[in-house]
Amino acid sequence: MFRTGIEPPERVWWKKVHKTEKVWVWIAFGWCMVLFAMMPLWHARGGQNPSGIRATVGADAFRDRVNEFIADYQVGTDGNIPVVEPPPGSDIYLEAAMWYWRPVLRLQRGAEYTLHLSSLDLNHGFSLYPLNINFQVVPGYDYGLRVTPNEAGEFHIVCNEFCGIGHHLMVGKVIVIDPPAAADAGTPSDRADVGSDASADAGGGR
Ligand SMILES: [Cu+2]
Repeated sequence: MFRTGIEPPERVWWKKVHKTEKVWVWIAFGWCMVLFAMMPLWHARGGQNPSGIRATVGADAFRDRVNEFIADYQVGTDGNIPVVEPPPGSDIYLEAAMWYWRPVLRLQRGAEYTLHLSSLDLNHGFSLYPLNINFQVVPGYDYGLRVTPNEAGEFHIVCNEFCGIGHHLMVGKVIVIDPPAAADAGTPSDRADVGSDASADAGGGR
């Protein structure tokens, strides 16, 4: 029968629910319970929880701290973004904002750092390409992640949280260099190979 939108269809909600539909409702409910249980289980057993500290911080305070960090350890610039090389073991700072990551970090392979992440404006996502590392960067919070780069090379930080018209341009950089001792250990010809097939020779970091 033809019906228009103003004419309500015949209502059937008082009719008995079909058995198969009930089965599906229970399957869906059971699956919800499984996922619900996974949250606490994964929190305790997943080994994927942030390894560091967490605190609140205002955008201005964080920006001041980043500027101080840059003033202390800047070694150059990349485009208009400062490049910093902090000493191993130090606290390092990375600021996310529309639409950049600041500064460029130059880190030593094998050294531990406490990486402080915060956003000055809205939610951004820290994704270290091409590694499978992903972290939400939320304004108002300072996340201190303990990180130890285990591979030398250039890595790009991609924003994986849509943050507006310039989102796709929001690319930062982390440069991981071999520790000076390892670089000095080889002969000059060995050193020329670092980064190609000789990475195992340079300490077997992988
Ligand atoms: Cu972003």
